[in-house]
Amino acid sequence: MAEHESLEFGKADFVLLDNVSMEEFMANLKLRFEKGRIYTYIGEVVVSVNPYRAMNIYGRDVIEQYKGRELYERPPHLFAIADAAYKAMKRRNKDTCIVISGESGAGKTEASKYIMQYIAAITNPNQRAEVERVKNMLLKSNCVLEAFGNAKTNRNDNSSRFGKYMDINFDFKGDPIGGHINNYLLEKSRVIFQQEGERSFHSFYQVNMCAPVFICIVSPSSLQSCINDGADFKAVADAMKVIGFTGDEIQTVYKILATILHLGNLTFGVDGDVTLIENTKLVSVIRELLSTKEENVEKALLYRTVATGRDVIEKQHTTQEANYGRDALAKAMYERLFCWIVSRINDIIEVRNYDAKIHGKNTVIGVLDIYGFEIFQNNSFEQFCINYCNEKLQQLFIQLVLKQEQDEYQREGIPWKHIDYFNNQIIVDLVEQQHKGIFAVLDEACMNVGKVTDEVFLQGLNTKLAKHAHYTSRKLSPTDKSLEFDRDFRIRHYAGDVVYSVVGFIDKNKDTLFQDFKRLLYNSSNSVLKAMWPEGKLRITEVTKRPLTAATLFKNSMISLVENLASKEPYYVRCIKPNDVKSPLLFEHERCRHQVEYLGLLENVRVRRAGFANRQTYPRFLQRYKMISEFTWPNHDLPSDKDAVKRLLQGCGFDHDVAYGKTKVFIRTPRTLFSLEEQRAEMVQRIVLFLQKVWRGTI
Ligand code: AOV
Ligand code: MG
Repeated sequence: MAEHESLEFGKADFVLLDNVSMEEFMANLKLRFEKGRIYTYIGEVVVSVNPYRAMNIYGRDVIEQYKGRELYERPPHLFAIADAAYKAMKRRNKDTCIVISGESGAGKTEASKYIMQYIAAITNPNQRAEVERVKNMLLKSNCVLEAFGNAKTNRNDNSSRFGKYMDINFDFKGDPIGGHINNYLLEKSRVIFQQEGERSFHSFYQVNMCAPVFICIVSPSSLQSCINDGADFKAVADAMKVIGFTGDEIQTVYKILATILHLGNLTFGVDGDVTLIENTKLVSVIRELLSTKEENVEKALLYRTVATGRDVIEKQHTTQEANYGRDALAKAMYERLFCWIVSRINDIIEVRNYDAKIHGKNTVIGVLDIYGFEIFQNNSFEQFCINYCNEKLQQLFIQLVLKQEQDEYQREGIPWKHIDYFNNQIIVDLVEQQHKGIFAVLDEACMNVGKVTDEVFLQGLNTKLAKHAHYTSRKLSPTDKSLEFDRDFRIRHYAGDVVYSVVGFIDKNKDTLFQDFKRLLYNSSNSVLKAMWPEGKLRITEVTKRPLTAATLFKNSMISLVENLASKEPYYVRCIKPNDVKSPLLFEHERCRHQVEYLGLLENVRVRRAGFANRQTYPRFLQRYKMISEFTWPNHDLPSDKDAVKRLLQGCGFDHDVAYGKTKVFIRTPRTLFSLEEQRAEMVQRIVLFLQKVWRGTI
């Protein structure tokens, strides 16, 4: 008996459970986790439990076992889903995508890397140099992006603080010839503030430890960590070189990181009514790092230029404004740096003008690895965006896996008992709806001509959403203990309740960076830095457009992401975090049950089990399989294609495993499909042999 069918390790597919109940689901999940079987299927969905230990299941030998095999032939594995997405793309010339979801620390980023490694390993059998180059870049880009976009949080030591969607382009041979990365809203506030126990982005510690020429100062306590910043620094520097960053570019990256660290140490004071910089020595250091003039650095930190009618005046900052400006500069420089790194990588991995374009056939596999749902001690605008992003993906899963499937059975008239599930569209609407969604209320508060404060925003929410089942606040529920402060509001997310503090929403949404800083950076004699700040070219009187808010930009990017995913054939990896202490041994039952519940996995099993693995329109089915039945080969004389398909399937003895819809035939188990495929292959071979004989005149 094949390993994956042995009961010792539980059921390899939840669809095979004797009873679909939470108890049985959990018992199977736990048994498999304890036996080191971290992957289990629900049909074509992979459920993964973070093992929190090195597993010996990703080597070359294992890759070989999955290459080109069908899903059910081998034990459940990420490689099988990667292979399925790859085969579907290659065979049917379709764009596919692999969507990896799960809460913070559940194993999404690790899964995305294994998937990419697998795809790299099984392609390019002919070792074409250009393809090898592309594969190497795609893999190396991970290392760089993680250094700049990941950080230690209280949930995950290597938490993604940005969303990442990567397209891998393939040519007609099925070899990778390029790619493109889309990044989503980096949590840049981390540059200036981290909760207790957390760190800023890895990159700062790496440069601080390993590039002392940039004389950086970071408090030593924050350097004590289980993360090996020294080794990582070298790996990242090598990766940048391999990808093709120039020496000047890499130097500039370090200089920007050092500048940001120094900005963190810069303090302001007052002398009478004059705001001044207390540690002026730092200004010289920053000036040198940025290759600008010293006076300009000081001026940009202490004044802002404002246009009043036709006049342009310089207005001195209060210390509060100066602090705000300094922080905004640090955050903006880092965000810009990150986006610039992504765009440089994109320049380099972009599909080149050869093969692919000539042959015109170019398909993609998209891999999505976002920041998972998270709840911290303090939750702010960033958590709100991250959790909204997770709501959107859950909605996509519902649409594609639970809803469309059932809608189709109904449309086709297949007998079907509707399976209920919680539809989180209501929460998605609560956030993104026009005029009355939370983002709309926030934007409105930011446009206010009068007072623009976080409290005004909260009042707006309370007025517009007072009756919403998924929204409440301290004002609306004064006796609720979880709402400790007046500034708190609470959202009932699909994955749990989160209390957000309204403090900082307005500033983070407006995301203002004084023009003076943009001009300062644009006027640098460092051409790499200058190129990052093209808008600094504008004079103050030329800047008129009000920029889109952070919330609007994020919402738009999420909507287009979901549209993009929905246009591809999706494959799902659903990651589960077994405990909150990163232990390889602990399967916290309640924690896991909660995730199984909110991910909708039980409903997934139910739909899948009652459902059908494959469906095809009658003409298409006939076109492919008509040669395996005397009733349909070479043509049938039955009244309709539907009748012909029925006759064919009855003849093969598969009638019990299918259902006949109005326009499509539905096949319940993959095995039936495979055996149809086998029979087809056999017949095709016989026909070919026959034809060869005819041609040779031996018949
Ligand atoms: P995430 O991507 O889902 O969280 P990661 O993929 O970073 O989570 O996983 C968190 C940690 O769990 C990793 O650093 C590993 O130590 C461990 N881990 C995960 N998957 C495996 C595996 N297959 N084998 C061994 N260890 C694993 V977040 O980005 O925070 O949402 O935002
Ligand atoms: Mg991650």
